[in-house]
Amino acid sequence: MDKKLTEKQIQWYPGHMFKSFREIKEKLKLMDMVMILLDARLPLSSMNPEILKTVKHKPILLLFNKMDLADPQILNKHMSYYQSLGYEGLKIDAQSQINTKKIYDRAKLVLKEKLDREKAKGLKPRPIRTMILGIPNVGKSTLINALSQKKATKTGNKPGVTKAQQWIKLGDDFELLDTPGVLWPKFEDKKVGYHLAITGAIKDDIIPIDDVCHYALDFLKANYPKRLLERYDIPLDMYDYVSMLDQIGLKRGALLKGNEIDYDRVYHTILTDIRNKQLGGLSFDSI
Ligand SMILES: Nc1nc2c(ncn2[C@@H]2O[C@H](COP(=O)(O)OP(=O)(O)OP(=O)(O)O)[C@@H](O)[C@H]2O)c(=O)[nH]1
Ligand SMILES: [Mg+2]
Repeated sequence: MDKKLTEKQIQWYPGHMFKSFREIKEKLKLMDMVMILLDARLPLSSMNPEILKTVKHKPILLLFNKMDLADPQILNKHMSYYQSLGYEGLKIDAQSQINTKKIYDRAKLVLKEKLDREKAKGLKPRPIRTMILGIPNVGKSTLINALSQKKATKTGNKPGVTKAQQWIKLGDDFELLDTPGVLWPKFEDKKVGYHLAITGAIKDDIIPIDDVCHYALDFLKANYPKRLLERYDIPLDMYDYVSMLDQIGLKRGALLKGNEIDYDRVYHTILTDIRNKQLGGLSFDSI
């Protein structure tokens, strides 16, 4: 491990992620291709640069998951950006199974040359071997369950549900490897850490919740001020962080005895509302 890492960084990059990353590297040679799941709300912040470096010689399909939670126009811009870099991509909602049936055809497109070569040699069609990679909580296991049309692997709305790799056969189409979510040891840009905290990819106790909410409210104020007005009656000319917290506390009745604002409840309200789409589709990475 890099000796320069601070204690805090080591805390949120737990040992099991080193192990998972090593196992991904080991299995890579068995794969025809890899699918990288990105969070549609943050297609840049949710791209693990170490994973990308490791798999870049393999055919890659990018899946922008949780499209239902994203700002559709900004998502489209991000998809065009990745397309301009030469990536094949598809936006999906694994939970409601939107576009998930298109994945097999996209995978065949990504692998066209290899499949054509095999066909020319007279080899029989066979399932595509692929692994599903992505940061914690991005929906890898949900996607596998959607593709297999049964509960083949455990899911949950918190990071770190999948603990080990697991092969799942999906009829004649795919042989899939579900993998535990992995992050990388250092976020070069502080914003990336905030984006991952807001959307639940890193545990809520890693970055102080007050900091995360401060970032989130400033971001919403700058980019989606009308949503704050609609949901919490935050006036368009109110910019001060504490005033905004107080307004949310009053509006939502998050009060302690003596009518003081219960800030802990306000923080949780903000994050829960963002994650549950109570503020509409949001995109956090600007493009
Ligand atoms: N709104 C929405 N929620 C989704 C979608 N896909 C997955 N989820 C939810 O996101 C949460 C995490 O899903 P998982 O499939 O467990 O995520 P994972 O990537 O396997 O997570 P780890 O195993 O922890 O790495 C669950 O609560 C899912 O229901 C989606 O497209 N839209
Ligand atoms: Mg999982």
